[in-house]
Amino acid sequence: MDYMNEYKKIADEFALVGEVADIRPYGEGHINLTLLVTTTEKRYIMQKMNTRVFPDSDGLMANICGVTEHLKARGIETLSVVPTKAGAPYLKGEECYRVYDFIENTVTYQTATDIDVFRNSGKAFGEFQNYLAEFDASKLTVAIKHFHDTPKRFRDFKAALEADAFDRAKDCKEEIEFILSHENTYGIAMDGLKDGSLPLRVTHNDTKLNNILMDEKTGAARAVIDLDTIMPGSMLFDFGDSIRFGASTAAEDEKDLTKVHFDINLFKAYAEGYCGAVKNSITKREAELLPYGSYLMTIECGMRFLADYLSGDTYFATKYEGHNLVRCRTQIRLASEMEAQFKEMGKIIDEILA
Ligand code: ADP
Ligand code: GN1
Ligand code: MG
Repeated sequence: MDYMNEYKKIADEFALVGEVADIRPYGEGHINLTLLVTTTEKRYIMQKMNTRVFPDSDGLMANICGVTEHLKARGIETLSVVPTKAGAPYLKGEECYRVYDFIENTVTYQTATDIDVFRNSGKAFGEFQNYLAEFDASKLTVAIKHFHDTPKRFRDFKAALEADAFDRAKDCKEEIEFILSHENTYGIAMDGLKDGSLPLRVTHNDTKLNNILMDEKTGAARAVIDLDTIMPGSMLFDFGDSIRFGASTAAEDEKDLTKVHFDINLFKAYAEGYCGAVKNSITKREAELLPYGSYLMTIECGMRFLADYLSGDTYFATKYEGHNLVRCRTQIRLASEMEAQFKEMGKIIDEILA
């Protein structure tokens, strides 16, 4: 596709410095179309917003503007929304677009190749949790209801299986069986939020390693990004989702499952960073459930990938047929290895918080 031709007119609607010189796809996000826009003066990220996933664009952008202003007021580096020439926070139309300043001299990782970088990301997500604790939750629109409600995700999965609209269930019997057979493990986090034994916090909810920008030279965390899913939730979601993605020895879409393992040393490094940052606010019950939260976010993501595969790949961006099934398989492999190591994980958390 000729991205320049396709998107230059859109980019010109924004208050950019310089003339648009190049537009190309960028990054590995599964939800928005992310474009790198280079002008004669500087670089920007422009995104075609996924309005099917996030239908309330006004509410979504109000959340992002509110949270980024809150962070900036505290001197914390974050996304900077570039307004349209008309002064709006995003371009509204049949398709919606937004622009951020490109945060230079940073990188995102698709796997935790460096244990110190992963520890740094844990510290940064923990600190991010602390900053969000000061944010007034009543100012937030819930962008996606039931986002980490695993029992609801399981019901959606079963509906997709029942429909089997693309006749694909026959290709993934083992995976379906794994998800169905673990039903009794899906409720603990939601039950805890409901009965008050787990505190409801403002959380990021999508804390994978490629949603944080790391300094390309020092490996320190620079900015937490992808703020679309900031909503009330549990600390288990943020801790768990990072472990799901980053404490694996392989990429989320590695086809060769013999390469995919849950790495307890990566778990320990992340936990050191994260728990070190939240040690003054984490409750005893949250700490106890961090290992379970890691497993839960992993199997939940697995059932979401599988449900999307069964439904014809309409939610997550895919690069080939079967991509979502490949992703589901890595999540199942990781979840089953985590299940077998709850005790060791618990011991690590206890030692860090002792
Ligand atoms: P998605 O919701 O589709 O995951 P993201 O907002 O996470 O989209 O953006 C996708 C990728 O683009 C990120 O993983 C990151 O590599 C890159 N990115 C996004 N925003 C910026 C930014 N402001 N500066 C530099 N890189 C960015
Ligand atoms: C999506 O937007 P992105 O690519 O950072 C998804 C997450 C999943 C993740 C799996 C809004 O994250 O929930 O865990 O893919 N985001 C949304 O990689 O559904
Ligand atoms: Mg992302």
